[in-house]
Amino acid sequence: MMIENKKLSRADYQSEREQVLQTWPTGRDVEFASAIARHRDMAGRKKFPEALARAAANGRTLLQPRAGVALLREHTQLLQDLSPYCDVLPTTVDAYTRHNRYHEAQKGIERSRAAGTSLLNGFPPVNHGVDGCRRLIDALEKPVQVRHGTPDARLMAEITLCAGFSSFEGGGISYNIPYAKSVPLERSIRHWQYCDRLIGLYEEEGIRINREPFGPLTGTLVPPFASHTVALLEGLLALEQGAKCITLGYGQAGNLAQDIAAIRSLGNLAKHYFSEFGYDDYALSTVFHQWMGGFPENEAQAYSVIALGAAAAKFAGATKIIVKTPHEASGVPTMEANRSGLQATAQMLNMIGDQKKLETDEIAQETAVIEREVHAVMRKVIELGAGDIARGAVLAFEAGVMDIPFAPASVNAGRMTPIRDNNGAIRVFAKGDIPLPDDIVAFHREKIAERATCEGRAASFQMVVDDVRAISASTLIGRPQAANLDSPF
Ligand code: 8ZB
Repeated sequence: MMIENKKLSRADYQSEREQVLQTWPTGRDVEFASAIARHRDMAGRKKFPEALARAAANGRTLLQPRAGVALLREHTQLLQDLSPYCDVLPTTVDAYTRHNRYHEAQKGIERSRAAGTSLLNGFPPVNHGVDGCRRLIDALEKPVQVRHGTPDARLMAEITLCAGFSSFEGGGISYNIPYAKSVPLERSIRHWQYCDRLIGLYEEEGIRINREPFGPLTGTLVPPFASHTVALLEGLLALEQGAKCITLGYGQAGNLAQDIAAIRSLGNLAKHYFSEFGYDDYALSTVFHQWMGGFPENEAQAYSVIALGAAAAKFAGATKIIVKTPHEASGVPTMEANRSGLQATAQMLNMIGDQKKLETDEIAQETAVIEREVHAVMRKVIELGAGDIARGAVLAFEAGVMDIPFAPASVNAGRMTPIRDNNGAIRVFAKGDIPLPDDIVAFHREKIAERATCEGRAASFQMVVDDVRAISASTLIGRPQAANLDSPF
């Protein structure tokens, strides 16, 4: 049967749950009543939705790092060490768990114990189980979110939420298209309906859990409209299952006006579509991810990328910022590198926070362009699904109507090619089968032509490749050698 955007019945959820909890031994310790009691007894300062609501009300931007290591004691220590430097905490999950490979995660835990250091690239919450995860939450004084990249996160959601995590990242599209090669989109959307329904059940008991679709997708030259469409669809899918605290995300693209416009339009668009689909009882917030593409290896240069992201997030008014570190080019950061990324970001947030809201013609124009692009794609998604957005999303990817640059999923068409314009904003070089309006396509073409003239070369795939490499090589735009550089790199 084709997927439907329809709230799962309690009976369907329950029978599926029995199977889900049997997929690894720790599943048997999940108990809904004790989960509810635990959240009810938890201090407000440890609840993610409360931190977001307070930040949104006060115009603050919350700071969050990424962090996760294999062993419970070390992971707890890491988060305790980071806690004074941020507002909300993460638990970044290891890659085996993301693929439901719990046997291998278990070996990773054992080998990490023997080696005395983490041999996994994150924390494996399913293997540590409800008990281990509860000890983690008990040892921390701030809200903790699960951050991962899992097409089937049903067991992970049951275990972590039962343990007291109060925010869950991901979605059926955003944790499939950029992360998996051959997981059918219908299947991951269905698995995420389960996760969202679970969060809906917590809501029914008066426990609010924050849901955050993964905004940046591949993090590589993703035009704002492309990621916004995914964020909006995942927001709608979560609302249908009863989630009520939604944080929509976006990854820094690098041009300040476009980045500010992206976050501002994301909020406007969410309100528009959530209301169009009949949802009015929800809390909305936004999250800005510092640059998700390739970073400079040099730490001083990396701080500049981090700082530009911090400035854009604050000018844009994002509710939360997810911070990169000076170790980004080399892999999982140390606690110290993480702390430095947080401190560099905090300084910039404070300095921008003292200034008034930034309004320019360019920001207004970029906002209008993004909104028109999103409306065009959303209209087609809704039409393809005959009003059903789950169905529409699956058919839109099959048709290339939704198309994410550089994504590994085989269902993703990869026919849309992005490129930077002469100002570094991300434009559409080839639109593939994305139904962008003619005047918008002409606008992109004009902007790209400006750059081609300036560089004295035709826009081409080489230019795109140059753009993908640019930031790690110290510039925003992939210009030919020696054009316009302020430094002797
Ligand atoms: C899609 C997210 C990628 C980002 C960081 C990467 C990159 C991944 C960990 C981590 C700290 C970890 N990341 N795993 N950061 N601890 N275990 O997520 O460096 O920035």
